Amino acid sequence: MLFENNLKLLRMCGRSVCEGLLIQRAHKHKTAQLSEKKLSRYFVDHRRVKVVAGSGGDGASTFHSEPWKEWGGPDGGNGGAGGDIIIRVDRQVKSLSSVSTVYRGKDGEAGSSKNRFGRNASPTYITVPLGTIVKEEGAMLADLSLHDQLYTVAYGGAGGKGNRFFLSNENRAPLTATPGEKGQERVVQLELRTMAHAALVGFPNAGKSSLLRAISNARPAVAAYPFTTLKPHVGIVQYRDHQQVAVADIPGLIPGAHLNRGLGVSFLRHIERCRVLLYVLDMSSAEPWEQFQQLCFELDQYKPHLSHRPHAIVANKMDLPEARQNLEALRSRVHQTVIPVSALSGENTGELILHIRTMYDSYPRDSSQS
Ligand SMILES: Nc1nc2c(ncn2[C@@H]2O[C@H](COP(=O)(O)OP(=O)(O)OP(=O)(O)O)[C@@H](O)[C@H]2O)c(=O)[nH]1
Ligand SMILES: [Mg+2]
Repeated sequence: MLFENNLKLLRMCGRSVCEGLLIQRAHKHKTAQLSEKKLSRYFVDHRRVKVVAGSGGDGASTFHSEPWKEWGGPDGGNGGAGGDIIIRVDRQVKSLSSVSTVYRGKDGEAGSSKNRFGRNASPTYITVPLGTIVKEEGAMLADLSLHDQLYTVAYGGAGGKGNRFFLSNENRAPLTATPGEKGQERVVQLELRTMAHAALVGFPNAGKSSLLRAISNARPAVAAYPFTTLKPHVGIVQYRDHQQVAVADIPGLIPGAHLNRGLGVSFLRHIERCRVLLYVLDMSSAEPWEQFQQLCFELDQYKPHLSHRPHAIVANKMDLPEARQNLEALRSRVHQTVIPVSALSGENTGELILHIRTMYDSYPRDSSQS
């Protein structure tokens, strides 16, 4: 029935069925492309934010007066406190793209006559993803690693005092009322660091995304050109005892990444959070051990000793003939554990999954924060 209706519609527009199908397909293709583009464009992992908390309301200077009580005394109420600016963690949020560059808190209400106090302003919330770090001039203010965690980044100003507050035996008719204080103002940097237990680190095209697809539930795009992955993906490896280990696919590094070449330092910081590192090498390349040394160099240039984190080498693309020849040469040149795998055929990925678990169990969380 639906098909017949569509057919009628197409005939009315003067298009053939075949044309109609082509239009549909082109439309589908376009939307798929757009969403990919959107995804990479809207993944934001750092933001500079100016926060200005609300000012306190002014205190009032008024005197009570009614027909039979002309000098009723001071009755100016205090002002309400200005609204704080609070950063709140939401694990549903995945990037800092929805964070604005300026936040201004609400001002407290002014006090008024008849001893009426101004209302305190409600706080303003900035919602950020799990794993956000708050910095000010390079110094860390907060490391937000719990769902629903709150951090008050700017305090609202206190409300001013009304003249009633200044009433005393010495001064029965004070005129003084103080203005509300200004809210705190500061400029902070928000940085998102992927929170995963293990990181897949490697040059573009080494097969990191293919590996993540092979061992976890994540489905990052795979393609035969460099820089396919433009944002970190986190996949969960499930074990029989229900333990879950999060593995992150970090976008490809290149020589000079620490000098901001390629995708630059923006993704090196995601590695910092991970407990263990898995260096993924393309074993079909000429000298894979060179790749390993360069990766370590880039990591250490970014942060001294970062490459020394508990790690292993994943020798990928072992299904290719040249990879088999390189394997022994690699083993003779490095002292680290080498796990030969093929992300394409799935060969030996079981050993990799077990090794990730052994490393995860051997290294407590705190060792990665050093
Ligand atoms: N033969 C073979 N090809 C592989 C293997 N793993 C990945 N590839 C191919 O290598 C190419 C790159 O794979 P990706 O998984 O996109 O590589 P990546 O490291 O994520 O690359 P970037 O996202 O650009 O950093 C793709 O064409 C894959 O099909 C493997 O084990 N064997
Ligand atoms: Mg990739």
